[in-house]
Amino acid sequence: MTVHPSRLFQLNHQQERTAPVIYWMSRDQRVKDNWALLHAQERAVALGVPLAVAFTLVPTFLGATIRHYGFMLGGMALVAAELARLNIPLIMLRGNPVEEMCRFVAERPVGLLVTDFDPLRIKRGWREQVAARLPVACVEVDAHNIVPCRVASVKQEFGAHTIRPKIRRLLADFLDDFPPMKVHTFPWPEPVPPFDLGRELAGVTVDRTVGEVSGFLPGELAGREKLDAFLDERLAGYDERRNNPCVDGQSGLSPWLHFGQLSAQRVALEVGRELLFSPSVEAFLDELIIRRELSDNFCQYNDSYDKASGFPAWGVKNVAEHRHDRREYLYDAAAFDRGETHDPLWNAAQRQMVTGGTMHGYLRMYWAKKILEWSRSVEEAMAIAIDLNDRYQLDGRDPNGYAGIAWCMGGVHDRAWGERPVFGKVRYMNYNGCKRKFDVAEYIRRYLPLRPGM
Ligand code: FAD
Ligand code: FO1
Repeated sequence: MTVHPSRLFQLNHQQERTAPVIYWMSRDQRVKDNWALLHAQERAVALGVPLAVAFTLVPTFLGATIRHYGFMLGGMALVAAELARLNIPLIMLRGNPVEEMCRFVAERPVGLLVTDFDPLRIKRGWREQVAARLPVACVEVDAHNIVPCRVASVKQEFGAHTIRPKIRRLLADFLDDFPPMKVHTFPWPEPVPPFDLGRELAGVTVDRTVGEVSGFLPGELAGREKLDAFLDERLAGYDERRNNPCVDGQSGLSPWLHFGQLSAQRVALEVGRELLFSPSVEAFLDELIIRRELSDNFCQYNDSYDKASGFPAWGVKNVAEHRHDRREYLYDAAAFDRGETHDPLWNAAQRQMVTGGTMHGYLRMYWAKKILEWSRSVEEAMAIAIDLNDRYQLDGRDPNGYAGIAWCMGGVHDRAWGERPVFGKVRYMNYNGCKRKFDVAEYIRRYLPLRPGM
């Protein structure tokens, strides 16, 4: 058994049968380093049956735009080509994923359906409905976390400091290298139309007003090249440079990690191979493993991960106590979207995101906290931040985003700080704090086009 049995979670009580195996790929959109695909192939070989990968293409997934579908489907084209080399077809299903998957399985003999783990509410719903309706064994495999989310903890953790020892204790059991996929010797019995990127992009109903961004080559290979460049050139200085939005100090891996085109486990394995432990390696792995897997824990065990009601008790109380504090500035969703506040730093960060599809991690905190400060209510602030984040960030619609926004606005995974207007005990950030950290004027110059006549 190459796949650690604790990565598996039975979604129903149906028994495996000797018939073709399907891997319903969704979160982990890659062929290499994919425990769900490895498990599907292992079972198909043991049963002596064909194997196929199915992908349900959903229009406007959580508000995603052509910016996201361009990157995702560009990556899926490469997944299709890599699978073809292994004699495994990629079958594209379009429309309502539950209906399409149930129809697909009902039309042909299927001995086992493998899915990948995802704590988002919408995805849990897909898996639960399909597993309940199908008379076929359905198994979920956590291919996204190094320590499977369900194993790291069975409850919502207070913060990094509580989940860190639990993950660290288990890392040795799970941070093992991946075996390669094999060419599949049982051919799929039906003809499958080849993947056609142009047709998929033209056919998907999606908002096309948020343009695709340059500088992000989709797919496993590009993700691996991005990783190698980071390891060679920037990991060594990560600890000092990662909080400076004026230098390229972060890894920039989040789009490939979000779409599962790159495995976080692969990143951790390669970091471990490259450098002896240093403050930079320690800091990077803490973000990559502890912070990222804490976000999955938050979304898995807190169904209000995208609402103010999901804040810790003190955060909820905080909202009530400061609901009527006077806001010095007030903006609505449209003004935030246009980046038209009184604060040039905030506007510059908004523009970096709108035009470039990403925002430096340090400024994401400042950006969200100011939306809290300048919105009518916390509930409205949460909705605006999530909407803008998921509309423009290439890595949006991710547990990291919901946890990040809830950290900024409601103290999720954080502690209480000194009381102040509007924020209450939630950690405060301001312009002067940023000026002490980095060259704010330089950042503004970079992202705010000079107004004519300025
Ligand atoms: P690096 O610093 O190079 O870190 C490497 C990886 O570690 C990241 O790709 C990510 O997977 C993980 N990581 C780093 N910082 C965090 C963190 N604070 N929480 C969880 N995981 C982390 N991340 C997203 O993937 N999608 C989002 O939509 C998103 N929205 C955010 C919104 C707010 C308000 C905040 C405060 C944070 C958000 N983050 C989000 C988390 C973090 O800012 C990004 O993951 C990070 O900036 C991505 O850049 P990088 O890959 O260069 O990060
Ligand atoms: N997953 C799917 O199974 N089908 C889709 O059509 C799909 C679209 C999509 C668009 C943008 C985006 O950010 C994610 C998308 N995902 C899709 C889901 C994604 O793979 C992840 O499962 C979650 O977003 C992260 O948990």
